Amino acid sequence: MDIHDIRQLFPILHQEVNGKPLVYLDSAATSQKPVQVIEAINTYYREMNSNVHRGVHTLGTRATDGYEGAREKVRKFINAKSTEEIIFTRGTTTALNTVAASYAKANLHEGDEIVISYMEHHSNIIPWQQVAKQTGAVLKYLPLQEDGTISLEDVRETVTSNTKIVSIMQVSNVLGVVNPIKEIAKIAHENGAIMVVDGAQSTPHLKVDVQDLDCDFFAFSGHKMCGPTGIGVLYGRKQLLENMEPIEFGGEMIDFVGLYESTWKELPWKFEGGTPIIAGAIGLGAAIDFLEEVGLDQIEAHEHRLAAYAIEKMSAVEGLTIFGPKEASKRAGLVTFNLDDVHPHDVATVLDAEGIAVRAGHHCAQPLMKWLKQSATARASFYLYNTEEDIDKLVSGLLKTKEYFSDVF
Ligand code: 7TS
Repeated sequence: MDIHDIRQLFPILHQEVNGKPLVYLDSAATSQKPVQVIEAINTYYREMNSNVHRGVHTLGTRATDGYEGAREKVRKFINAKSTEEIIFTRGTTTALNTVAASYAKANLHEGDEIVISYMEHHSNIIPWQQVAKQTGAVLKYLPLQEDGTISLEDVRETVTSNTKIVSIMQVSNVLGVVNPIKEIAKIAHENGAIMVVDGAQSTPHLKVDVQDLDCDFFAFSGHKMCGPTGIGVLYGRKQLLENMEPIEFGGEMIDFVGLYESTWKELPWKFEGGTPIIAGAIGLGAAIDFLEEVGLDQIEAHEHRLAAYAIEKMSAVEGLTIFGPKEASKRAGLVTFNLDDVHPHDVATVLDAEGIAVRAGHHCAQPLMKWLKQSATARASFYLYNTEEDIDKLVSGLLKTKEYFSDVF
């Protein structure tokens, strides 16, 4: 599929914002949705809507088939061994909190260590802070190299035989770096720790294989990969999930309920209390079909090209600082930057007037902002529907921003 055909499938892109054609450069926050996903959700509500796993009636069977069919699509997409290992959640945040609240609280004790890094998103920091407070475990931070990458030498030094959990993002939502998860997982396992991966920014953009990574848990969100909001996935190794307690109790997740004792369903349903996110899962399944049709290799190569082009063009803007490694080969498709003394919110506001959507702020990574010595940054993030022309518009928008603020100051 060429870029023109891909763009045609995203209705939202074909509109004007503030009198200018929309240039959407905020896919790391949430991606846009192709017609296939919008239609799948529409068809679900028009033709299939019913609760799952209960009715014998035809609509109930259709909804159950759609929901469980989506689980199989997810399993194949990330190459998990079994659908028992695929738990639908609200998103990455809920998935990581499930590991923390269920696995970590039951298995960690005083003096045990949890290792994360300075570049983590708040969703992969705060749950571990809570676990540390409640169990007496110690939270340790992997340092970063000057360019924002993680060195395996530092991993070997930080992870010890006291480490029980290593939890790292595969791709940074700020620096764009791709972390060596497979190698980090190996070090974690050599020390008897489990490996948790925040895949929120990797799963949409590169081929994920949980067996090849050899991770124990892997979390991601549907809405960043062309799927709807409100659906995400927790992958967990079966033998770990089997020994974990659910964190939500109620309908759907039980086998037998007595007056004082109850038993749970088998995997994965024991972790899916209440009516599940049926339309969301079906929408995510349609997103996976779409991404596979385009091809993850093609998407990754396209974004690499865009990142290289953006770094080249943006580096030529005087006074613009790019954070993270300069080599496009070390990063995924996003560029975080600041422009002279102009506050990133002002940058984003001027760009918005040009129809260009970028994100400004701390990007839910306040420890990383501290490490970068910035209170906030601006970020342009790309996906399969972006073009070099979008980046040209961004650069001319940035030049306009400079001009505007040089008049003001
Ligand atoms: N982990 C990473 C690496 C993320 O980038 C995000 C969201 C999350 C976890 C949380 O995902 P959620 O779907 O549960 O909210 N990141 C961003 C961002 O960079 N800008 O807006 C949201």
